[in-house]
Amino acid sequence: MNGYDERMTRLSIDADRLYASLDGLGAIGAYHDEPTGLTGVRRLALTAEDGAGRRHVVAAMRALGLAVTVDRIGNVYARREGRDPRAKPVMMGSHIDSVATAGRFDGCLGVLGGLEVVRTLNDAQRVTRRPIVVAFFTEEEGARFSTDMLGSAVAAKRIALETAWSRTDRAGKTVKSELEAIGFLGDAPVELDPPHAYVECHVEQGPVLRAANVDIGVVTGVQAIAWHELVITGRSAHAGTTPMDLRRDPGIAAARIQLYLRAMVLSGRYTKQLRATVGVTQYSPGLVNVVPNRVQMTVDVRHPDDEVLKKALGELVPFYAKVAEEERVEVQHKVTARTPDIAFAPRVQELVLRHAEGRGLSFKKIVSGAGHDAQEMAAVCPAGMVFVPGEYEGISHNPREFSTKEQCANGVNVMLDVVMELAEEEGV
Ligand code: HGY
Ligand code: MN
Ligand code: MN
Repeated sequence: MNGYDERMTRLSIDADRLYASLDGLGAIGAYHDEPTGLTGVRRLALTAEDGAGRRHVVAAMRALGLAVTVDRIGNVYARREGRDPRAKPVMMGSHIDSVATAGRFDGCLGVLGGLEVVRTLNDAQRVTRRPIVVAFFTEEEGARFSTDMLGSAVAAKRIALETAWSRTDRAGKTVKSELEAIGFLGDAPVELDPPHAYVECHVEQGPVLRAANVDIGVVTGVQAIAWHELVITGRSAHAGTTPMDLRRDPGIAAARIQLYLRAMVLSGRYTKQLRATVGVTQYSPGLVNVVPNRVQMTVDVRHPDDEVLKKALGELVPFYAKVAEEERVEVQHKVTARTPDIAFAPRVQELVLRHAEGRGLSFKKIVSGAGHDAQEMAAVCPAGMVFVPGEYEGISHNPREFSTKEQCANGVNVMLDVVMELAEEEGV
């Protein structure tokens, strides 16, 4: 019998305080987004804005009496001691770096929600048996250094520290130099001592929960992800004098690849769940009257079943070669991110479900379409996620991303309950 007692879950977080903390962090890196007319968030990993956001959160951690450590890839861990300091901690976490057109919930809800759980425990003067850690990981988005979950993948030993440090952004700046520039090249070892369990609260970032009108997503796992970076090289030429049959136009090759991706999705050969995105195409020299000589493009392909994704990639990569030959260009491609589908720990899923039920919240099991730090943590300890619905079809990676105070509070309250139960479990 562990020290857990249903009465302990009578605690509830302060929804106003949580929401105010989301607004506070959301003001750092705020920008006016022309296309939507809204205020968005832009805190690309390891930029000055990310550094300011990090310092803001670290200050909040210290104000709560947490012991803060920064590791060598810039992951930040804030520890609240438990009754048994030798017991493995229960960790909550996520990320505070963002894409360039973000809202204020993606990642931040999991980190600030973790701090709100700590505040609630502090206010109630509750000391759990196990220590509690709130973490944020470096470059979860992969939007600047082009591989996602970078910090948590290093913590979970999927990516070597040196490999992570040497990743560069488009300006050729390395992760290591940028960590140093913002003062977060920590000295704590990156090898994470596996926590007892890991729980992450996150906005769904999609339409499913809101459309089903449910309060909580019990996340069963994360779909498989593959990112490619293509460099297509042809020959620049005069747009007016060069006959079409003499051209070696990488722009045509890029367009054919984009259309082929859509044809693969629409074919149904890979079920209706295959998702393919070309997020970046950069033409050089990028002039109205010059046939381009180089196109850089990215491909993001995902599927809930890695075996199906593998088959899709097995068709796509040979198409790169086919287009290269037919368009007389060179297509180089490199894999910049590749993670299989993962399942979260049944025990953590069950806790999320039971505590949603216990609070009278409606819930639905769901596979995450987005990648998360939790999928890296799942490799080292029992991990799980609590999803909250989003308004406007759950749009995300867009300043219109929005979840109500109540939606956020519901998710963080369930995380509070789950963490408190895990933190009373016996054993090391
Ligand atoms: O791309 C993703 O799925 C996540 O937002 N990093
Ligand atoms: Mn996220
Ligand atoms: Mn994201």
